Amino acid sequence: MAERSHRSGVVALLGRPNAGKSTLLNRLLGQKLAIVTAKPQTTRSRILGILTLPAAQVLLLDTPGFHASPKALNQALGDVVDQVARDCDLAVLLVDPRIGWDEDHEALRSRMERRGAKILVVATKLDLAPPPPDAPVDLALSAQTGEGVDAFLAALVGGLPEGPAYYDADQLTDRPLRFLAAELVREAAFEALSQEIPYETAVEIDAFDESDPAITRIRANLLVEKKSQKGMVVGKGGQMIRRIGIEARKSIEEMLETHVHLELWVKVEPRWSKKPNRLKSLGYH
Ligand SMILES: Nc1nc2c(ncn2[C@@H]2O[C@H](COP(=O)(O)OP(=O)(O)OP(=O)(O)O)[C@@H](O)[C@H]2O)c(=O)[nH]1
Ligand SMILES: [Mg+2]
Repeated sequence: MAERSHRSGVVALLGRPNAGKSTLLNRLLGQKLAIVTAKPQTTRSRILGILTLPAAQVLLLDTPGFHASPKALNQALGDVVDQVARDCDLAVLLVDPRIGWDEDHEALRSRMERRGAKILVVATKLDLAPPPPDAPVDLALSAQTGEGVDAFLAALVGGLPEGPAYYDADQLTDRPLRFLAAELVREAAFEALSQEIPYETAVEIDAFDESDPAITRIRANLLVEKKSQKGMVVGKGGQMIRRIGIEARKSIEEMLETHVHLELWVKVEPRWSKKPNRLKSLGYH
């Protein structure tokens, strides 16, 4: 009897900051796993989303957007992209039609092809603009409306090698809930804060107590690099930090499907973003 073939493998979502990688990951999984903001450079580390289908398991790797910059944090982000390019079965290069195709896209595509890696070029945000005419686009979609997403998923599955399911069907990610909760706090801070401050904040979960089934108690530190930033994050009479806390609590409650008590502190930690060990302990490996 012929066995029905099962496919599996790692699909890396690559692209410039803000191209829509995390939004697409969430759309494919039907659940919010990766945080999304209107600001570029939202995603800081790779997150695996596990999509289990009847005849395939697609391991979707969300990555930080690629760009050139000398800072240590950006160096770490660049390393992630390189590593992903090496390890995936299929790379998807997402292009924002309003930004278009540039030499970095071209360089990434040719680097992948030189390595013999499969690459799919996908134009995003189809609801906003048609695919850029000069880009070698294989597919176009909107992660927002869902248009083109089914065809995209079929192309992904078709591009994967035969292989077994590596994870249980009910496992959605390789990241612990603590990390996802920290990300949701960071998302709320990104949305609420302006200019450069979001990029100099990080979130550390200090306590995560699920012992009471009725309510999960979380204590988190919002790290900033400078004393002056602390004042802005706390806000007048604590208004800003309260707002961040309320938004973060709501989204953590949605994720955990339980009540959450969130205690949020602002802590000055100079140069956290320049220290490789610190980046690692914050989950940005
Ligand atoms: N209209 C529209 N907006 C989209 C679509 N996909 C993403 N966006 C928006 O684009 C912005 C960036 O989306 P993200 O998913 O965070 O982009 P990203 O590529 O993960 O960005 P980084 O993590 O910063 O690299 C957000 O404001 C999204 O809501 C889409 O299909 N249509
Ligand atoms: Mg992202």
